[in-house]
Amino acid sequence: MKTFYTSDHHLHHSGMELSFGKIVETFEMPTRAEIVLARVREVGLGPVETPAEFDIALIKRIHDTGYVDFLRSVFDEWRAAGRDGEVWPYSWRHRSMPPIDTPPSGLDARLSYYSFDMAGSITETTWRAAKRASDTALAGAEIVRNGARSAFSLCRPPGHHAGRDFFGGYCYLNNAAIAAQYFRDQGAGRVAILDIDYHHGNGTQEIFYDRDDVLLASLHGDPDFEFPFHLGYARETGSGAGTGYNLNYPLPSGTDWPRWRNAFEDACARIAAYGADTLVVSLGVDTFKDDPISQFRLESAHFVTIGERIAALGLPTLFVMEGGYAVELLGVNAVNVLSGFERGSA
Ligand code: Q9C
Ligand code: ZN
Repeated sequence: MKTFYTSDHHLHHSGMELSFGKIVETFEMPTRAEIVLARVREVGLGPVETPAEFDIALIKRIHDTGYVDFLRSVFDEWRAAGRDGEVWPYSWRHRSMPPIDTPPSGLDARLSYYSFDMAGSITETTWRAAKRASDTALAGAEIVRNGARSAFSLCRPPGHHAGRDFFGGYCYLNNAAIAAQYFRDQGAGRVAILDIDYHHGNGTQEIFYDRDDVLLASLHGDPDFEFPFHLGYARETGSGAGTGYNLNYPLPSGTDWPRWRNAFEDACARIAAYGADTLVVSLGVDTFKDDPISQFRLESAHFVTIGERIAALGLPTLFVMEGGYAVELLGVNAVNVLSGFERGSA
């Protein structure tokens, strides 16, 4: 399996985050991608290639133009306002305030409008890193569309929390959604996105919620207790034409392999029944038992089994890197899924 990777991911580093009342080094750090890349090389998964530059029009198939322009220019605006450091939002529209659908003019109000949390900041080069992560997803999608059985897009920053016009949860551009739309635009009939990151893919859900041509199945910590909260319940099945094409599997804190696998098996069966012709996997490995910000109990060997089961779906498959923060075993766990897939497709 070919891996797409670019060192441009170093252009994004938020430095710190607020974690349970303490300012700590962010869990979404540049070494994450380096550790996964090192493991790809160590096991000889396949060649590693730098993605080409793709047209921004492909990003705008998923993201709002005003939002894209905002991501590109907000750092300069922040500096022009005489502010040091990085761009951080800090307040959001509470349910006691009326919903709005046009961006306010003030800088902080607009920052609030285009985000849902302060998991990550926007630095001078965040836009460039996010753009290159989307290129990484598109380069993988391109070879899968051209006949490769699979590809691994080692994206960083991750993407599944980013919606049509908002960032949050360390995500700025929804790499998996951009790839899924690319597949559709290139002639795929039905695309399935299987999101196995520990957190609910709220951005991906928002983007495809009213569509029947892209099925989303997401396994995650129950939003009643886990980030991003408020979205990801089983009752959210889609709207309009998309009704029945959004599948959420909220799982309790402490979920172990047998319980996780039951939900995973159901998700795989539903994807098969859907008749997808292309699969995008939002590959987070923060379900690991030692992940520092998560509450599931999967072990390293289970990730091999996951990859084998995904291979058994028999679909052209693009793996897109999302979360995973147990830095020591992050490479082993992520690449175990890919090796399992290779073994399962042999
Ligand atoms: N104290 C992804 O896995 N909140 N994003 C962390 C830790 C943000 C996770 C709080 C978690 C975002 C792609
Ligand atoms: Zn996650």
